[in-house]
Amino acid sequence: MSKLLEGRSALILGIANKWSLAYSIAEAFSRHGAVLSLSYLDERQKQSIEELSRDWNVAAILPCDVTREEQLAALTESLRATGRPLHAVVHSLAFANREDLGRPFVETGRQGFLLAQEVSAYSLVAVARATAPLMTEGGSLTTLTYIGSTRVVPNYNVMGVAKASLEAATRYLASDLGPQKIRVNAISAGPVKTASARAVKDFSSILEWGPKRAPLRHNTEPAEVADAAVFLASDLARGVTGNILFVDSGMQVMGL
Ligand code: IMJ
Repeated sequence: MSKLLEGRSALILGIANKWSLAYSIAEAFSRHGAVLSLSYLDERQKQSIEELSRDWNVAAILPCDVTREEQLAALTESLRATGRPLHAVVHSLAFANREDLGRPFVETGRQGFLLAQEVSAYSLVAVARATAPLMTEGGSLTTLTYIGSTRVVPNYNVMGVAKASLEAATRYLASDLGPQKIRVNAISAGPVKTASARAVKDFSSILEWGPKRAPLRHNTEPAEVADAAVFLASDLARGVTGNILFVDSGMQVMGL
């Protein structure tokens, strides 16, 4: 297959381990010829990223806690120092307190609500501001979302509200950054057994729906999400911005 991202540089935030959707996306970007910069939250993630990325074309592995303005500013400067324009950014980050995913949404406290919004939604705005100045040849910003933003999914709770905010932010950022030829889109992935999904009560029973009910009759695979991310970052998607692209075996269309 042709290399869709040859000569492009990409920043990928959110690789925690080899189950992360960001990991599959980075692997696909690398296969398509992109030069990667990867960000980590803590030392443990830094180590796993170093090990996981050995076979890729990696320009930099950089610290980035998206709740810290000074780290975002340092990220901008480190990327600037690579001396090449940035073409693509993948934002694959979310966090809510575990207790807020387990009990009724009505019991969500102010701090837990704001934490989920800060890490899972505001961070897209912060990352856009930190990276747009480097996308001097135009570019693409892609985030990951979930159907729990618009429909009630048991236990998703405060994350559903954060994803609704993230999707709205995707549209407003698309409007703001379009004149600079920066496209902003979200991929709404079907359930995948990542580390952050494994932590969810009854996740295995959720995975029984795909093969039985989804139009394509299988569960979403990380490689399917990764291929869609390659498309969105590539010139093939040059007319696509402000979109939520469902990569979910078609599950989203079902009423029952
Ligand atoms: C998460 C909670 C409830 C139901 C869920 C999920 N379903 C899926 C997820 C059905 C697919 C995974 N998902 C889409 C997420 O956005 C997960 C976010 C998340 C997960 C955790 C677990 C560990 C923790 N905090 C978290 N914060 C966000 O401490």
